[in-house]
Amino acid sequence: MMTIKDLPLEDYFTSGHTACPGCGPAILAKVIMKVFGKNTVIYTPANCLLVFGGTYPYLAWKVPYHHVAFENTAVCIAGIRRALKRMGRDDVHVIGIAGDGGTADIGIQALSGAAERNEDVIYIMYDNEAYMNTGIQRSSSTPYGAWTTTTPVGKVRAGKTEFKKDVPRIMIAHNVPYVATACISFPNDLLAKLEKAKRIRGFRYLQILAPCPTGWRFPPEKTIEVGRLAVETGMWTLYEYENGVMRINHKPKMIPVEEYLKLQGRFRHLSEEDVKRIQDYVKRKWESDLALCRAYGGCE
Ligand SMILES: Cc1ncc(C[n+]2csc(CCOP(=O)(O)OP(=O)(O)O)c2C)c(N)n1
Ligand SMILES: [Mg+2]
Repeated sequence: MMTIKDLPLEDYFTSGHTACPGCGPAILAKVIMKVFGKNTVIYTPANCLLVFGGTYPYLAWKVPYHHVAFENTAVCIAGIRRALKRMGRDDVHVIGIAGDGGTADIGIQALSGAAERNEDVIYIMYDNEAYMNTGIQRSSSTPYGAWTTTTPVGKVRAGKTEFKKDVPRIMIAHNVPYVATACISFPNDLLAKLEKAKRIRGFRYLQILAPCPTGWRFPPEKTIEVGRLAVETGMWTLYEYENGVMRINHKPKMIPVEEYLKLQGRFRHLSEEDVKRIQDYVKRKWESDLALCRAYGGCE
């Protein structure tokens, strides 16, 4: 199995881009390109990655790179893939990398269609849990309680009042060949999943938690630690669903969720009651992830 030490030296997403210090999605883009290499076509809709990877006149991508509109990542990659097939180029990986806003909200119609048709593409959602590029607005992937500019902290309400939308489950319900969740703070697990996605054919969906120091309000050197705590508190479960079988890849330590929340300014205003509500959510989420895993035959 490939580990972080085996990664090639060549970069196809190079340094010199304009991401914020400590940007989780920038780390992810680098790792994705180290796994997939030169024979790759990338599509990105409007998001931070589009902006910081290609701030005119510079371009960090060393492979063909496309952008059309916000809504249509999945259908654009499906079209690129089909065109390449016609040209006899079955050796090229076609990857769409979209944010949570561009996936869970704005791109979900095209995503659902391409998944249902089992298009031969890889769709990666980098989950930084808000519309960061336009100034930190809530998405359906923003967690309960989080401050954003559209879920402000005031007297009437404090932060987001809804829980995070579970997109990986929506993708499992499409019965595609591969669905995986990962986090940049667990690099070997992430690499194994990217490697697997590279080998499998048909529709592949990966949702990768990528902390954002700017939007989550934590110091840039804490990106990896925050991601680790998201997993070890049970806020984010690492699992994969492959040809109808689901497996949980990491058993969380179930550290009290407060340890995760208190590192981030976006949760600073939470009351004790809110923290308890999030802790209850974590418990329910873990139990239901386990139940789903049992139903899909991968857990005792
Ligand atoms: C149709 C359309 N609506 C809105 C926008 C403005 N817009 C550009 S980037 C962005 C935020 C994207 O959020 P997300 O997909 O989560 O990626 P992130 O910025 O967090 O990296 C928005 C709303 C747009 N470009 N096109
Ligand atoms: Mg986002």
